[in-house]
Amino acid sequence: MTEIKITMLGPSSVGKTSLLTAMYEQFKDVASGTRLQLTPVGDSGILLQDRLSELKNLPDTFTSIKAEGGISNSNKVSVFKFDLGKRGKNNSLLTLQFLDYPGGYHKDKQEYLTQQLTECVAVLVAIDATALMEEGGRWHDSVNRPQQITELFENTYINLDSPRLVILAPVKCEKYLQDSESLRKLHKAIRESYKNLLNHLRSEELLTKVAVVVTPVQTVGSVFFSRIDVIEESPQFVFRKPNAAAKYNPKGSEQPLRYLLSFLLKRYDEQRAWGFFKLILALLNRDTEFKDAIRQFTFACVRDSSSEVVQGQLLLTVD
Ligand SMILES: Nc1nc2c(ncn2[C@@H]2O[C@H](COP(=O)(O)OP(=O)(O)O)[C@@H](O)[C@H]2O)c(=O)[nH]1
Ligand SMILES: [Mg+2]
Repeated sequence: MTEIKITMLGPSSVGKTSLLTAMYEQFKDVASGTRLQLTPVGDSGILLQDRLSELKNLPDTFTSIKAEGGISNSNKVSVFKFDLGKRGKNNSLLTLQFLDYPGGYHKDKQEYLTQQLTECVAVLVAIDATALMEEGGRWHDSVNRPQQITELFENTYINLDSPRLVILAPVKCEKYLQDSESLRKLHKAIRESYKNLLNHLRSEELLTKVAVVVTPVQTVGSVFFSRIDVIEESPQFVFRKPNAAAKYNPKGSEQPLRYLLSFLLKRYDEQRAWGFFKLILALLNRDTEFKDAIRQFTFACVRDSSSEVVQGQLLLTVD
């Protein structure tokens, strides 16, 4: 069994677990028309189902709790495993292992995060878009901690022995995806506020090894930013459904997997067995049906016009 590791990254409450939930949910929809199948391993499916029912039953107005992160906050690392394989045939060829950890780790478990960044093929950075965009980004530093995220990459992305994929995923972004002007502003804000990180990844040594994608994900899709209440100097972001009938409707959450699989396919196309990719290359060389099923999925998953490849287009098979 071949396994690859992907880690979520982001402080408490930015939306890591919700992102993972929405990714799995939407993947199933897109993949149902393809020959690819994703099956949760062990209790991963149950855990995500619990989170899913919470997301489906959000009240009309709610606060994404700042203090100790979100609904169903946990204080330990969760590992979500999915088997990827051929639909109805051999559905456990490649295991995708997603690491989700409590945001508090950004304060006191830095060495854990450093280790994950070293071991993972891909990193999904969840960015709270409301903190970035509202009130001139006043709460961005304290909520998203971009400097700390940058330092993690600076400390680990050194002399990489194989390509990596970094996905910046603004979430809670319903409000900014309503028209192209707001979307443009969202991308601009990300480029500005993550300038140090993007500069590091763009350095001569990393430019040819690291693909960077910005892909906004509406992990709920039916709730909009409403206002910020400051309570004891801490911001409470209040969200509201436009009407009581608004349903859970995630959008764009299949895109991270589309980029991830496209990134793996490209390693196959290059036939270069470096680092993590040795086993994947051997697997896809052995099973071209599986490889074709992956390719079919990346095509079935239509590119979301709100996403952008910042660098490393040559490391991917899709744009
Ligand atoms: N409006 C909106 N709320 C979201 C979105 N993603 C997460 N949330 C809310 O933000 C809070 C924190 O999310 P969670 O996934 O627990 O964050 P984590 O601590 O990073 O895992 C929860 O109350 C979610 O319902 C989103 O895309 N839109
Ligand atoms: Mg969480």
